[in-house]
Amino acid sequence: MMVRSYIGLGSNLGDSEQILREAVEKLATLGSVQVSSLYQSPPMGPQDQPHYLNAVVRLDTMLEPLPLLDQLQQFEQDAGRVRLRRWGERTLDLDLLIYGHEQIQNERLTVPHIGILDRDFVIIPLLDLDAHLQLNGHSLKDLELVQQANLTVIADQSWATA
Ligand code: A4P
Ligand code: MG
Repeated sequence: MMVRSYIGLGSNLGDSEQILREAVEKLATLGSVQVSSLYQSPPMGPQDQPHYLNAVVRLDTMLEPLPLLDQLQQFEQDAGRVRLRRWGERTLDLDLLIYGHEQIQNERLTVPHIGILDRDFVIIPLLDLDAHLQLNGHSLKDLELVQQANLTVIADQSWATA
């Protein structure tokens, strides 16, 4: 069955824009994709790390959640990701934010992703893709965080396909 999922993309090491472009290409092998605008955001967590580039991809896919996570982790490895510290710098982070209407809680996967409602660099790009998106009964566009977002648009929604 085709399921609508949303994947969060982040990078703050290496040529982040190129790394995110390649990530979108890889995600496109898993189904059909739509891409948010591309944003720059100050680091959440340790402040002694570079700013991030962030975006969200909407992926309509036939993959089940765990096989999808396997693919995301493979793509992170392909990008040369090394795990340094919690909330620390990385070449590529791919988080499964939303998978249809499923609530998933197991050793490998918590969906919806735990941080969504606290992260402007997730909420704002989600709204690019679906202005009326709801999560646990919250309309994302009504969150206070939306008014206080501290993000800079780097490029519009054509950044990954141009
Ligand atoms: N896992 C559980 N649920 C999920 C899910 N929904 N999607 C498990 C993906 N993975 C999920 O992930 C650790 C484990 O989480 C995985 O093995 C998977 O089974 P990880 O990617 O190795 O760890 P992480 O991403 O380093 O986790 P951490 O440290 O909690 O980082 P976050 O929460 O991903 O945050 N600032 C800005 N401005 N922009 C950012 O993108 N990103 C982070 C990382 C910090 N600061 C940031 C940004
Ligand atoms: Mg992650």
